[in-house]
Amino acid sequence: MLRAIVIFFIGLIPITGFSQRRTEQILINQGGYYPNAPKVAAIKGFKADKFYITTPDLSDTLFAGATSGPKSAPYSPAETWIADFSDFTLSGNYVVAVHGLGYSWPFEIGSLVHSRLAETSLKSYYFQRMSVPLQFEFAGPWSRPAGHPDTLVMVHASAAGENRPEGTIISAPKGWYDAGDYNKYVVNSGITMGTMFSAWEDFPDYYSDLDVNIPESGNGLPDILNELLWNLRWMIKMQDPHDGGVYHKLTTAGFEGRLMPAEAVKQRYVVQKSTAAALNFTAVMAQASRVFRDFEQLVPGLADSCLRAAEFAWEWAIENPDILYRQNEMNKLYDPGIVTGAYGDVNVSDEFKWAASELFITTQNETYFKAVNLFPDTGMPLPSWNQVRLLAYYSLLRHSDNLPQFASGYIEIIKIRLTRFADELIDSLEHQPYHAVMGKSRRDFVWGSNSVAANQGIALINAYHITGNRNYLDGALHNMDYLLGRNATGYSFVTGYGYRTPMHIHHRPSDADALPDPVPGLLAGGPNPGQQDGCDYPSDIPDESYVDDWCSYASNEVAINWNAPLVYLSGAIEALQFDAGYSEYVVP
Ligand code: G3I
Ligand code: 9MR
Repeated sequence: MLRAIVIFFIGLIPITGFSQRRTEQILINQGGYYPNAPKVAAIKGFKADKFYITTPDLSDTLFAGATSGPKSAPYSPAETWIADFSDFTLSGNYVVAVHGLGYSWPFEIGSLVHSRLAETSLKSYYFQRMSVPLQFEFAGPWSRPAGHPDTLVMVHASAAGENRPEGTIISAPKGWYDAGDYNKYVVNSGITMGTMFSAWEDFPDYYSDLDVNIPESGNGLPDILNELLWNLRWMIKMQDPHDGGVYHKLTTAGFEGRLMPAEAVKQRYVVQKSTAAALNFTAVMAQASRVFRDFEQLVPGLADSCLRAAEFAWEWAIENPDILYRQNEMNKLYDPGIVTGAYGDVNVSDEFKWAASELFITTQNETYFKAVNLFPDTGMPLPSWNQVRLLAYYSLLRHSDNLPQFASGYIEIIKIRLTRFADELIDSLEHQPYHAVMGKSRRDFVWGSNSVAANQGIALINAYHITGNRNYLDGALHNMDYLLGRNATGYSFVTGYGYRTPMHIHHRPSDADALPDPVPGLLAGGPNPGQQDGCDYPSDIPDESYVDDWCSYASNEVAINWNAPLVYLSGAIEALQFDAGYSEYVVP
């Protein structure tokens, strides 16, 4: 009926007039749209007054609308016209068509459209597991033999101490590969674990039911926690049991070649302890302790050991508050030189805040809280591997009902600042060329810029939580649209998800295996005008500085700290779609 009416109203549109070709210039969310959510496409470099929503074969036109534009970003000459079809709410499969230009990739309108993204982004961590074979049952064509047992890891000269002299062999198996390389870095594991534990803490009902077909599925623990446990078991081993200090990373001296995990067998080292590692470790262990406390029967003793480990590392950090990881300086003193990822954070004041907050929430012991200045300024710096202040704020907000009374003043400040920050994020969204929060500033385009888009989404979801204002959630959803195709490159940046997706990501297993398709569910780093890899890019424009080539580790690598906010964002939006009215809840 509705369909008949719509067709009637738009009348005699000459449907045969559509150019019979698909165009890359009509940019959509390749993963689809919820029925009652905002729905927008961007038409790039073509002045279109009108657009149409048609069936994929162009035979039926169901909606017609006027575009708005041109729109552009200050850092790019590109112009777009925005096609808003939010009023079209009929579930089904469609394309956006424009006379004289062509039509878009097909897309779906429906409830649960992002459920597969929530699953595949989480499942990607299984593919990053080390020290274990990936079995066909769980990994399908990407099954492979075990790599990196990490049971014979050497203490590097930089990490030597009385109890563990240089060359001591320790065992620190399991964990995830950090990225396209084969090393494990405590700092980057910190924000990754914190973000994913927060997804669990914020949306326990959703994640309780999310089964992603991993070996532990069905064991009683939700799969997100099963997966986190895999990396947690490694992290615990990165603490020196003699003094509580935490090694900065577990690594080969240089990057491995383009080999499969099992073939990459160079000597592995744990290197220098650092304050940043100790504090990331503290925060993760403190959060893990309270999360696994609820599953004591399934993981007996784990919550207690995590808490002990957290407190021990915290004490070490208090006594060693400024041991930075400076790889170049270190290499002047010790052999072999270490040239893998540094994650060399030079300011650990935010890590202190995060670690103290997680310990405070878990133990309710206010000494932790009072050891740090939670509000050194009014800033709300977006999370990244070297900036975790907001992780502290998010956790405090989440647990505000269970904190001692004196904390309520702090919570109020966080609420005010987070709301203000969210207002800034969504401000003038409608003027943006891709109708996204991401890209309002050229500063968004850093190495791993796609994680900026996802982390902006998390900030907005937190603001939605405290205010119930759907504009914030809409902003988060628009950034999801950005990541899945409505951006200046036209890529859906998640491997195996969408139509135009990265095929040559900088990910050693995807490169070295014999399969054409990369491991699925991985988020490419994204546009990065720094172009530090020196590869051949199609453009120097910030939001177009992306190339789907193995060469490009500065725009086309994957990393656990970039995928984690995608896990959060996709899971959160799926979990909230009914509450927000994006989809109608149907009693099963
Ligand atoms: O801190 C400066 C800032 O002051 C300046 O304004 C800005 C301008 O671009 O640069 C900032 O430094 C950047 C730094 O990240 C901190 O964000 C560097 O330019 C940039 O080159 C650096 O990139 C890091 C890259 O390693 C190289 O060190 C990425 O953030 C980081 O995600 C990436 O991580 C690698 C690991 O080392 C190894 N494993 C793979 C992983 C992903 O590529
Ligand atoms: O593969 C490495 C990637 O994980 C890192 O992010 C990147 C920057 O540190 O370095 C990559 O390794 C490259 C090395 O730095 C230079 N030689 C080529 C390597 C990749 O082919």
